[in-house]
Amino acid sequence: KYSTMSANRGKLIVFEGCDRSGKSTQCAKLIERLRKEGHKAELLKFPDRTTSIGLMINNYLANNVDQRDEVIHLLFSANRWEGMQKMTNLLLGGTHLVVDRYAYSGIAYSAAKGMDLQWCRQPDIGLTKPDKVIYMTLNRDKASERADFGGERYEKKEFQAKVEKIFEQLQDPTYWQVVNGEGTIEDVHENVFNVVSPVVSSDCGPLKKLW
Ligand code: T5A
Ligand code: NA
Repeated sequence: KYSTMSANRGKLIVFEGCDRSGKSTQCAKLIERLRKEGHKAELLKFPDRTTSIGLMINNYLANNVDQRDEVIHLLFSANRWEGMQKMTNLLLGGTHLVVDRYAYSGIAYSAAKGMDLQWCRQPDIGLTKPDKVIYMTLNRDKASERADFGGERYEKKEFQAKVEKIFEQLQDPTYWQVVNGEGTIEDVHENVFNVVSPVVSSDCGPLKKLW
């Protein structure tokens, strides 16, 4: 139905970063801005807690149930795979996607537990590669002061420090951009938009696959 070579395809913009760095806030602002400027844009979020796999993930994050590290890792990945057809259809149909967390979170949080990084990469092989990753940073003391920090499984300062280290290892300057999450919501948004604007208006070629 759609050409995979479409020059007019939508762009895949992914937000990554530690807990409370402001990703969801900035995703919402970006969607609003893109639409105001006349683009078709949709917001997606991983984990997508609305599916049955997502519900299992939610119960794990809320500390209602335990899972082996391997099992929860594979569930997070499966939760992305179940969204892949919808994502591909939207992108090839010309809709930009703003995605709140992706495979990099999958690797960073699992590897921060001590799991083997190469093992962790495997289940996400072949997912659609983002055109741009916005990596949001925030001083850990400031992050832990933000609303609701500490409610879920991974929200401990020590653990977040480990996650940050892995994110730094995963950073690829060919398509990642670091954005400091410390300003006002508006200031951070302007920085985000300055990164995203040239991406949405350029021809990024056919969709590519992750590693
Ligand atoms: N995970 C995820 C895995 O282990 N493996 C995976 O494969 C994936 C995909 C849940 C957990 O799952 C892990 C990672 C996570 O630990 P989630 O559902 O994305 O992931 O987590 P949430 O709790 O929804 O979101 P975060 O904690 O990551 O927060 P955000 O989205 O970074 O921050 P946001 O925008 O919600 O803001 C947090 C607070 O700060 C305020 C906001 O109003 C909010 O109260 N705020 C600001 N305050 C001052 N100045 C600013 N500039 C501000 N921007 C936001
Ligand atoms: Na969030």
